[in-house]
Amino acid sequence: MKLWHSGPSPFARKVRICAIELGLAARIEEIAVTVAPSKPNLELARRNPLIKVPALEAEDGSVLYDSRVICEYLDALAGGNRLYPAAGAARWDALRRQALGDGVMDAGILRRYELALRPEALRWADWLAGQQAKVDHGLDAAEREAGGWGEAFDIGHLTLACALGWLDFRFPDSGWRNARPQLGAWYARVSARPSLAQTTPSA
Ligand SMILES: N[C@@H](CCC(=O)N[C@@H](CS)C(=O)NCC(=O)O)C(=O)O
Repeated sequence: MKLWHSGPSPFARKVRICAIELGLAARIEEIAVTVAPSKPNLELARRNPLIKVPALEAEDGSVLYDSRVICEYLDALAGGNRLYPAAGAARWDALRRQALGDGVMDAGILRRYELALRPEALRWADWLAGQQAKVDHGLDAAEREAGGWGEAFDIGHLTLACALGWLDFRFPDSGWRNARPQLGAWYARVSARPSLAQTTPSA
């Protein structure tokens, strides 16, 4: 299999963590690419028409995107229901938690693009604040449940860990741990997992 990814991407990191957790990493060749919405990577567009990472060439040669589809594909390839609870409330909870982590990353990345790519004179403070509100409320929701997670590690926990790792990487002074002690303690614990330690975001 081939994985198109980029070092800073928290969505690509989801896939890399899944691959390690599921014992599939050795079967995946990683291809690093550069992505930015202001400079469409037309080579990547041949794999993912949305021109985003991650994209995965699966075992049958088809190309899958986005991270949600790829992570679930890898889980199935590894026998199924390893990172995705099989059914019932546990499954919906894990998928909702994945949506929470993905949403925090989406909002954070939109802020990052606004701050790093958009010319300063064109930046829109209200829009930046609106995205920040999604990050803040998302993390507050995670804080309310983090105390009950224990050692569980499903696709939802994995995704939230990617969101927090990415915030530390791109916004090291964000102070997200302030007033979120449960989430901070959980993240410190979960960061010791080899799959997370081996995939820290890089420029
Ligand atoms: N929903 C997608 C989001 C992927 C995404 O936003 N990737 C970013 C990098 S972190 C990207 O490729 N951005 C390039 C662009 O927006 O043009 C997923 O889960 O894979």
